[in-house]
Amino acid sequence: MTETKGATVSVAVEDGIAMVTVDNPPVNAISQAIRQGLIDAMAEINGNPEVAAAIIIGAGRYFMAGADVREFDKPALPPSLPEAIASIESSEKPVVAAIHGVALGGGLEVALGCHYRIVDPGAKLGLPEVALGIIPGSGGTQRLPRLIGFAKALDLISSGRQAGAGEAAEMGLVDAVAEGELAAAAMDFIRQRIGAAPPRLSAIDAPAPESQDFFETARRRLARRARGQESIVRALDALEAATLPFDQGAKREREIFNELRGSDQAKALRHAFFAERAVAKVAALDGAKPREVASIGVVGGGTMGAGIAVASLRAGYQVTMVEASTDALTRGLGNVEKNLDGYVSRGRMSEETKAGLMAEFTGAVDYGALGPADLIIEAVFEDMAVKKDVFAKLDAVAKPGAVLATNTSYLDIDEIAAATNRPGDVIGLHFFAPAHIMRLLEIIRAASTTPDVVATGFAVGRRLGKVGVLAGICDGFIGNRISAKFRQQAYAMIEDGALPWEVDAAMEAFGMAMGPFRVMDLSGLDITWAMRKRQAPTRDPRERYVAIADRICEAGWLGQKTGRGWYVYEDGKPSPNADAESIIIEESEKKGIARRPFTAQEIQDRILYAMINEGAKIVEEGIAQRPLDVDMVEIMGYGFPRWRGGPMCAADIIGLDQVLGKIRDYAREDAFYWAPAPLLQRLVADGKTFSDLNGG
Ligand code: T1G
Repeated sequence: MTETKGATVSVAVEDGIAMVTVDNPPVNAISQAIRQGLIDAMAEINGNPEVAAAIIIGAGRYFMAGADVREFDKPALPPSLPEAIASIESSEKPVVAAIHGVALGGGLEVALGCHYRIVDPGAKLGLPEVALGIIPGSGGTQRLPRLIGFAKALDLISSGRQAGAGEAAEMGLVDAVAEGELAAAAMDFIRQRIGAAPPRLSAIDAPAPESQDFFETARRRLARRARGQESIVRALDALEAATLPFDQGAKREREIFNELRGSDQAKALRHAFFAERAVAKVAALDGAKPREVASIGVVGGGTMGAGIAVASLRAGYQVTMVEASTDALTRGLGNVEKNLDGYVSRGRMSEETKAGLMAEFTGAVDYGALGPADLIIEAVFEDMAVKKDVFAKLDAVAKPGAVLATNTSYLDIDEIAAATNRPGDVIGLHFFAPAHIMRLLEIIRAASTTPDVVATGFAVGRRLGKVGVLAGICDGFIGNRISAKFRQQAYAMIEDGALPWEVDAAMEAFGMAMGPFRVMDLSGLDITWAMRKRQAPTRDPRERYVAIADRICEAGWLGQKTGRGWYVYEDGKPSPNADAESIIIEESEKKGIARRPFTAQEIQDRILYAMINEGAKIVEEGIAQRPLDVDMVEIMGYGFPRWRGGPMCAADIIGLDQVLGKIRDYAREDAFYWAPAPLLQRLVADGKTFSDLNGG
């Protein structure tokens, strides 16, 4: 067996079959060295008369995770991936891709350049490039429709989703699913094809699109879904070019890829990609080991408690739910069952799986049932006295070493911890409704929380499929504190002349999943009303106070749950609440404000800059570790468009000097609200950006 070791691509020849192994830990990202290594390997194979066929396989956990995303911030380095793929496809000797783990992006494009594909049963394949603000730029939009047709190709490319081995085989994306060891199966597979003309996707035409108006219909649908993200729509342009001869189509694809590669959206989405991983790197933990958690107790069976219980059951934990009474417990257990039935009815869970999860779930009204739990999460009514009473009871029954977590969204966790004799074991785990779906988890470290308890929060969060972000203690932690600031700005604008539906329309055009007034109607106006009343005694007299929202609540209009709030709801459909508009006009008149129109751009700027300014203060106070933590909270928990990278990334892209200039302009109208964050002023003075504070 002769073996030559490339930089990260090695070739080992055995019985006339060359095994090309791509090895670039941890995910076999396709760096410049791998692209060159593939070309060199193919040259060696085609120049070696002993070799009759080749297999391309990945070392470690994955086939290939796609292009090395870290290269995108720098000028492209030759050779290009299309060149490397062409060197595979043009080989006269048949080449099979042996795929395990994942073949994503350029990894799948390499596999499409191979003549055949065989996958491990657990493998997943996809073209997730749109999630990075780009498109498959190495033949993916051209070869894929030639293999599986336009409709299936469009689904994979525009969604960026991963297809499992079975689905891939069914749609013809792969030629075989390996039985037994992958390399051996690939050997048998390719040996049977020695001598046959190697099939080349670039040599055939794509089948006709599934319908005459396929692209036109797809364009309309994708534009709506993209909510401003260019890459999704541009991917369709590239796909449409697959109706041309391959070389023309590939040229068009590369042009679009290169246009997007340097775009602000691609920069922002790359930032989000790396930030989503960086948030788990918490300096304060320095190696603290998480405690073992196998069983979780949940106190409270309301919306949040039931959501937390379902997320925990689905993550494989045993769950015990405790409620204050048998009736409340019955309701809580019903809420859990309803959530699980939702998965079953959507075909995302079998009845057997549901039954298995329910077998791991028990309910009780006696706190003693929580004794064995490794972690107990309190999700009761947002009232300090109630929470302190719960924690005193937990302190009495929980086993030594159990982690005691509160799901509070703004109350002082130091005060809650003081209700126990084990403040070091107390932490905040702030879930977002619906808790079994929203990915954000604010992990709030109280003054006495020990590092291993924080590490436990991150470990459990990861297992629950959440993106855990460390937060310090202040009113609203990171997300709700920023929301309170931009709600204040939204209230000020409707008192000055805008209308709620104009603000919502502007922010949805900005890319937010839902405008602030629609969000308030959804969660209930009484929640923020209670917050304003709680804060009233300590409110700074210099703060402009807009009473409009209070008047809406006093009228009993609490949002969707009462059929009316900022909007009126008929069959769940919102329409502007004309009575709310009358109150708004009245309040402006009361203050002698001459109402004026607001453009969508001004609405977007004022709300974005309010978020940036507050985010800078949150970082400066150490409530968030880095600007990227603020970005992740906003993207994962508050519908901030991922293709803008979060408010702090958006600020860097706008330019901090311009952001500070605008905030100073606004401060001339309201010096107290718009006081520029000292950190922002320092960064501008030093010519630095928020990303300079994000670490390596
Ligand atoms: N490039 C560079 N680094 C990457 C990477 C990539 N493609 N994928 C992962 N990493 C890093 C990641 O930042 C982390 O680093 C470590 O690897 C482990 O990742 C040419 C142009 C493969 C499913 O979008 O989906 O191909 O934090 O924690 O949970 O047309 O990583 O340890 O320093 O996520 O086991 C398209 C992205 C690229 C795939 C593994 N490909 N990656 O998940 O590990 S564009 C993607 C993933 C492209 C072509 C176009 C996942 C994974 P650190 P991890 P994991």
